[in-house]
Amino acid sequence: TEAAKPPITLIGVPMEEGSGRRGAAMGPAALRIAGIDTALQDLGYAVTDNGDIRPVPARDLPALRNALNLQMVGAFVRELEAKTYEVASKGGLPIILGGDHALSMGSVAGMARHAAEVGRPLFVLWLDAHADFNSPETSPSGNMHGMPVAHFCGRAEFAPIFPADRPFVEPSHVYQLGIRSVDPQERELVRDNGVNVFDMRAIDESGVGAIVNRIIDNVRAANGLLHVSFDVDFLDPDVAPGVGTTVPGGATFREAHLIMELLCDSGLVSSLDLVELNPFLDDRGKSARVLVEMTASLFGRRIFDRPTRAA
Ligand code: 4U7
Ligand code: MN
Ligand code: MN
Ligand code: MN
Repeated sequence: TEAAKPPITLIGVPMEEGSGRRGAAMGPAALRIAGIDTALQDLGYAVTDNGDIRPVPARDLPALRNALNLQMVGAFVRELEAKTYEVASKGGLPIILGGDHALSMGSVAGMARHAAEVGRPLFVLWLDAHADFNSPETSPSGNMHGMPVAHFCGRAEFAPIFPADRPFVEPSHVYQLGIRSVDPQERELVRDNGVNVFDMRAIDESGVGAIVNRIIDNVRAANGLLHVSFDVDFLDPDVAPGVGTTVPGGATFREAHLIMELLCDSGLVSSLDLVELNPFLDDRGKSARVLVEMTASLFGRRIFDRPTRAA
């Protein structure tokens, strides 16, 4: 039996101020040019493109040396939180076209607000070379795209981007996959907070299929919503060179593709970030096209049907 297809809303977030370089602001345009809307429409989804968020800097936030461009990042994050929450609470499925990874402070917070309202726990699948668990105190760079997980788990002290009553995500509900570059203090924080980390060694030893099926079982057992955050640098640089923070030894096309297919079969995915695409560094649109293929697989493109896996 095929699950009902929720209407999808694309939200463009042309933000690059959370990363240390220019180019990620071109990400939403590249994903649109690579055909993300028609790929989803061809699968039978009703797709609305919300266009790009274009906020003005939030002047109530301070300018800090160890959380660079907080006024601009905070403005994007606030608007994205509101938009993500609005789409999800109306029964839609938001796909966020980034933009650097600091935007997940907004998309995940918006989904956490929605999940709390419907009384379901929010889980996050974090596909990334990096743990993104720095805080302004621990960050070696001051770049906010290295801080979103700590922020939405309520573990990073920032000038208040959100009102104090917003729900946080339980760190034990965060599953990180593909991790292979973690800063020394960040490593302690991830461990002490109980984030579930599957590094590249875990993938090599067990295979992504076994790991992802276990994650899916946990989310299903808790009747959770699952937000997927896909950082381009999760993939090996040979597969997807269009990113500012390449780390060798990343996921193959086939590993990432299998993850998307298993997640699709689970029917649990509530929302998706596509982040850190830097078209200025890409090889003739290659990385943008890979992201669109991954998205199509996540939402039902398949080679042949499979018998459904026993729950
Ligand atoms: B990305 C870094 F120091 N850890 O905090 C930092 F290595 O969204 C990199 O995952 C963060 O691409 C990478 O600046 C952020 C650095
Ligand atoms: Mn990241
Ligand atoms: Mn990364
Ligand atoms: Mn990056």
